[in-house]
Amino acid sequence: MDIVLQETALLEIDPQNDFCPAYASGTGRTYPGGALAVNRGDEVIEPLNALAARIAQGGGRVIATADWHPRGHISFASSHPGRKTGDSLDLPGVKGQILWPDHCVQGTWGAAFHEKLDLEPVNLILRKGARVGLDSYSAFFENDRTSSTGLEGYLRGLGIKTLIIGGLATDYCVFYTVLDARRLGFTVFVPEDAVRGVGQPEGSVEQALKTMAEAGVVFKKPGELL
Ligand code: VGL
Ligand code: ZN
Repeated sequence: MDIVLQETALLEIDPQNDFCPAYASGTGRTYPGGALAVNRGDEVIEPLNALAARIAQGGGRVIATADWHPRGHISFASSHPGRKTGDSLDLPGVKGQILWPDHCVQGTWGAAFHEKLDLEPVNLILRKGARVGLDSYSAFFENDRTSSTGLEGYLRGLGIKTLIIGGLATDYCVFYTVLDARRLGFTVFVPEDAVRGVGQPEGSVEQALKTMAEAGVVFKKPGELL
């Protein structure tokens, strides 16, 4: 397969502590596991690092995104008395916003990137979901589906045509980012070893994989890409 690395960007979606299980931190602290830990979520870090190094060497770009919510964020169940995690709510401009446990609160350890994520090859860190009244699963558009994060302009300004998208979680932030990328006309590869899903509600990962495939995403087995 011919991927022109100078026209390629890797999107590392939300490889943050709150989406990862417990691990022993190198700074002598044991991280108890994230508020929204994805089963084996930390397994995406190594494949992402390998891809990032390769893409950076070849003249491509690497973008890491971070879910970055203020306290009291509208996506937190705790912000809606009487509601619980997993409930879904129609908000002005956003139908079916799912309510989550408090997670990725700005400046907290949970919002920090996983310690093993190699930030050296990363060109841009894009923070999203930072407005208290609006969530953002996609790295391109917030959940009102119209507010841009600026990522499209950044990529177009660099002549990027192909995106390799991995990270967390397959059925939420990766899913919405991938679908927006396809709609915007980018060629999209998803390395299977570099994504993990939440799986709530049940079947959401399978549904997400199917919908992404139908949208023209090319899934790659370990070692098949680059
Ligand atoms: C995510 C749920 C809530 C994700 C972010 O990164 O997939 N999921 N916020
Ligand atoms: Zn979030």
